[in-house]
Amino acid sequence: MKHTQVALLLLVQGAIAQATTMAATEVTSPVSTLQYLTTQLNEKTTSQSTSPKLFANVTGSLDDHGSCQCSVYLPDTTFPVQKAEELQVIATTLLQKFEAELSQVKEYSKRIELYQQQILNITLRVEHMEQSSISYTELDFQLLKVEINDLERLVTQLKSSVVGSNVIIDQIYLEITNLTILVNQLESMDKNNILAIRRQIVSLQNQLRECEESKNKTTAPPYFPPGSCIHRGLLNVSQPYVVKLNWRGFSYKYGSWGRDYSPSNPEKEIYWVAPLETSGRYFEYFRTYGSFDDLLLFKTQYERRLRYGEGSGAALYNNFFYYHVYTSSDIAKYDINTNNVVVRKALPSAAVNNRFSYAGVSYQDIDFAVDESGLWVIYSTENSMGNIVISKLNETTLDVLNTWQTRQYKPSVSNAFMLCGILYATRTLSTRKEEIFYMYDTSTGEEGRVSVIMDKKLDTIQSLAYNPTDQRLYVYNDGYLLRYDVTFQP
Ligand SMILES: *[C@@H]1O[C@H](CO)[C@@H](O)[C@H](O)[C@H]1NC(C)=O
Ligand SMILES: *[C@@H]1O[C@H](CO)[C@@H](O)[C@H](O)[C@H]1NC(C)=O
Ligand SMILES: *[C@@H]1O[C@H](CO)[C@@H](O)[C@H](O)[C@H]1NC(C)=O
Ligand SMILES: *[C@@H]1O[C@H](CO)[C@@H](O)[C@H](O)[C@H]1NC(C)=O
Ligand SMILES: *[C@@H]1O[C@H](CO)[C@@H](O)[C@H](O)[C@H]1NC(C)=O
Ligand SMILES: CC(=O)N[C@H]1CO[C@H](CO)[C@@H](O)[C@@H]1O
Repeated sequence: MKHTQVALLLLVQGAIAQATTMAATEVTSPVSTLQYLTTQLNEKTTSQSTSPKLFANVTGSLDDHGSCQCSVYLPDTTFPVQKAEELQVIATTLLQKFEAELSQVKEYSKRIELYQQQILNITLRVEHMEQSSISYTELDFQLLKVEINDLERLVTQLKSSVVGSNVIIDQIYLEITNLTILVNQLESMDKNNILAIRRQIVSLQNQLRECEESKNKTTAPPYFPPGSCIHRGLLNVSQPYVVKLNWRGFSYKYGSWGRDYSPSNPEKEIYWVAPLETSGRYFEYFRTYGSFDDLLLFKTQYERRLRYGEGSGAALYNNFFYYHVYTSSDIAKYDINTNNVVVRKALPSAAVNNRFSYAGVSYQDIDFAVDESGLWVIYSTENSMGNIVISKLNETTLDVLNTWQTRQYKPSVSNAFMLCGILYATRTLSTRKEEIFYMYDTSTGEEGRVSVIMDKKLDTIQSLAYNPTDQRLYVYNDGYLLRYDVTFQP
């Protein structure tokens, strides 16, 4: 019984080994091998069950130790069906494995055909490029190179996945290598260096695009239409644009200038320049210009005469000139078309006589300001102990409509202006830098800190005004007329 089992196992193992080696080595014909194996097994079972030999006599012998020994040949009918079945299962599995292998090989050959077609295509294109030496471009080469690289990669994969050597794949690999060399040769034969130039152009184009992108990022402040207050306040100011020296000359260091704001006709241009007498306290004459060009060319539209205005806090609003009347606490409204003072009225409680002027600027006790909502006046009172007081004026009557008390000491700021109902104040950082550092919102009564640096050309900002039409700041900088663009927080 033991012997039979051993023999049977050996037979099965042999069959497996044979099948495996056959499958591994002769991929082209393992079907026949397996079929042969299976029929053999079947034949064996059937032929031996047809001629049953049930009993057989055996001879035994006694060995030296007195044990009885005999050899027994079991008849073939006892061949275990179970084992045969196992063998058949193994054979079927092998067959399936082989079929899978075969379909993979079929897949490979399909792909190989495709690669061959592609290589043919590329070869044709390379030939065409060789013939018409002008028609090819850098792009052609790069496309070709990419395609060839793809092919090379695929073929390498194929080579490693197919067991043993394969003539077709080797051939493809060789062709690809040949193609690579050919394309490189073609490219290096480019006599006019056109490709090198093209590369430079591409690099330049990239740089340009990057430049443009970074430019778009930094220099595209959000746009807000003139006169609108839908933004969240001042964001930054530009570098100063030096318009020119004031019309009276270099020695007229003190004064003010700006642009008229007429809400009903915002595009209308009137610029005005009012230098103080060299004493720095009062002015008698100021000029208006009908356009910016006129201002640049000193083409005076009108020269006006007042008796007299004090300090550099005047403003032109809706064709009326508003100013602090010399040696008084009065404010006046002057019609620039009729050259008449139409209203003159005391500003209640205003501290005057250089009591609380701005830092570094004399006699600017009363500073007019114009913003999107109208006419304001920035000053101090004894009650406010020198802190800035803001009043909204009725421009027709010069009556105070409303007043706000800030907690910012006026003589410690260098100047101030109004923008969308918010007061902004500056302080001096150096002879070339000013900082907008303080704000007071009249709509909420809240004050706060900001930090916007304003470059300047000379030491002192004698006047500072905002114009809602062009959204610019106008600065009289020791005789020079400066202008800044304002950007807003979206
Ligand atoms: C070969 O090129 C032709 C035309 O250029 C194209 O229609 C065809 O699809 C290409 N064949 C392969 C395999 O890329
Ligand atoms: C590769 O190029 C060599 C020499 O240029 C040539 O002899 C060979 O036939 C080419 N092989 C194939 C597959 O195109
Ligand atoms: C830059 O902005 C301009 C117009 O504002 C636009 O036409 C252009 O496409 C932008 N460029 C990039 C790279 O975003
Ligand atoms: C403000 O504007 C100035 C001048 O154009 C610029 O140098 C600065 O970087 C800007 N600051 C901010 C925070 O955008
Ligand atoms: C300004 O005063 C004039 C004249 O008294 C009046 O008609 C007008 O309504 C006032 N404006 C405001 C905003 O109070
Ligand atoms: C079945 C068979 O052949 N049995 C024989 C075995 O051998 C003995 C003695 O030689 C015979 O008597 C049996 O008939």
